[in-house]
Amino acid sequence: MPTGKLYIGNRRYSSWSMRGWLCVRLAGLDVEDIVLPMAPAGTPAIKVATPAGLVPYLEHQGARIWESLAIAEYCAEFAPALWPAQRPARAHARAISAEMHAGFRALRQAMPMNLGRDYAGLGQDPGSLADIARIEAIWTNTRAAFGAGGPFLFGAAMTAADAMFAPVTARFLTFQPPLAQTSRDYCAAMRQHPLVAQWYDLAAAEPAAWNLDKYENLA
Ligand SMILES: N[C@@H](CCC(=O)N[C@@H](CS)C(=O)NCC(=O)O)C(=O)O
Repeated sequence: MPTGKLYIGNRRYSSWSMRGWLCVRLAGLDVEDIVLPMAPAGTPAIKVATPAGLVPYLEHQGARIWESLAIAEYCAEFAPALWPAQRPARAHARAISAEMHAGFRALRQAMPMNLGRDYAGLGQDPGSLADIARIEAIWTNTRAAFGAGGPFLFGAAMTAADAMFAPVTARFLTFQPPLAQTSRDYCAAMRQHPLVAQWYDLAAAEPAAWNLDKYENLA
């Protein structure tokens, strides 16, 4: 019997939902997924069902949590290993997660998440390329300082910080911007993680009627 509900958008497009869903699943919370297909310009069903009019939104054992980063923190109360064990690493994980949560708008605009298309070469502009350079620096510096053993940012296990960057790796797999080999390896490792593979599979099973022109016809 599920102990709560996680409201999410289409898995094909909803990058913030992917972050929340990964944290909930990594923490092992037994919640029912409520998928609300996104509309072209704001989704009435999401507005009605959630406090801030945005997904992801988690209801669990009397708690109501919106904002993907707050969901990550809530999940870490059940599964502390969602953040690295050592304080400096944990602080770094929170800093890069907050930077992801607050920024990289140019990348998100130029390369919207679409798990079902090959947009190789599209979306490269000065803003998105600058965001990509910063993201690659974050990944390189994090793995050098804290990621011994890899393949994730803080070692062998996926953390909340990886969950925050998971949709970025999905964008990179779809849009194939120029990347260092280490970044490509990180994207490949992420794609192979069983939860990410499950998310992609569920996305592929969504009805074609949920597809939106604005994300399917970028060229
Ligand atoms: N800062 C929020 C962003 C959430 C967000 O923008 N979600 C999008 C979907 S990816 C949404 O709900 N859009 C409203 C809509 O489609 O009506 C978070 O971290 O959870």
